[in-house]
Amino acid sequence: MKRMIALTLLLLLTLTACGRRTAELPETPAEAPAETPAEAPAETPAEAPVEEPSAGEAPALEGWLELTNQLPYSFDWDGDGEDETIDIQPLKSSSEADGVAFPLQLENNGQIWRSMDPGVWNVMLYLTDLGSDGSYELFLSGDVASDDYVTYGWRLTDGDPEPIKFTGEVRYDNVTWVDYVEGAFVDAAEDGQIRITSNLYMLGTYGGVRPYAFNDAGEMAPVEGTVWDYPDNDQDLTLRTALTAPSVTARNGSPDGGTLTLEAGDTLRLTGSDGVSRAWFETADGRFGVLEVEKLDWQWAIGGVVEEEIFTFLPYAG
Ligand SMILES: [Ca+2]
Ligand SMILES: [Ca+2]
Repeated sequence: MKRMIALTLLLLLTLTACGRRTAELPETPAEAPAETPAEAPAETPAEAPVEEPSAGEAPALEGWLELTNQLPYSFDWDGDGEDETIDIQPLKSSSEADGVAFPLQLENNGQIWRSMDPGVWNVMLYLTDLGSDGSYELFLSGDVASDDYVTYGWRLTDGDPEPIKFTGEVRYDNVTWVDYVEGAFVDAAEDGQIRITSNLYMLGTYGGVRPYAFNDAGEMAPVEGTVWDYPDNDQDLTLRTALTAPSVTARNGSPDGGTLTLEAGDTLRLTGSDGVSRAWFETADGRFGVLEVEKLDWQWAIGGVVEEEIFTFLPYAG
């Protein structure tokens, strides 16, 4: 019941926050906000240096280029000697009664690629060339509610931009594919991976980071063998009861055949999760383990026991 009240309050806060952000929407795309999401890791990786292309040239990308404050941005993405132009237009509802506006549409040379529905705020736009194969990728991250970011992607090849499909073990459901991932773009690496940051709600609220890359089917999926890593988690969880769990080889590692036995009053700190059924942890004395967790309607359980009966306090946001 408490959780339901909290959720209702969160919804109200979200609506209030959305109304405020709508009012603050910029008039021109040049002033589009470029806020870093609160969940982004503290260390911001250095952006790769990129030379400005002249007309009819493509930028040489060794990492990624943030376009958010450079719109409209023109470059030759298909190599035919003519520039294409990317722009974002903020939209507004026609009246207060319309409530939350759809805040933007993404355009190419005045042609609409996509109107964001429902709206996204704090939009950020990134250009990359994953795999350095001369085919560009464009990613758009925005906040759909209150610190709930999503990222859409397009492949820029010959002809029309093609939406990127996201697939695999993402969050609580295994999905065939969707045209976005729940999280914000962090950076892109030369090995063809992008890093996504997202809030995970499992035994508390945690900011996770996970690499994604194209799979053999050309869809973006979490890189095999990786989990959502919690680089900044400093919340200790205190046990109400004794708990046993498989030990693992290292931080967020694989089970090593051993068992960790923890007593009531012991503390542990979560180090990552798969977002679905496992949460990794480190004990106060530096041992590593993994918890098998099960999602109930509003809670998580470990071995059939709900989370509140196992830990004295769970740091859920909101
Ligand atoms: Ca062109
Ligand atoms: Ca590419």
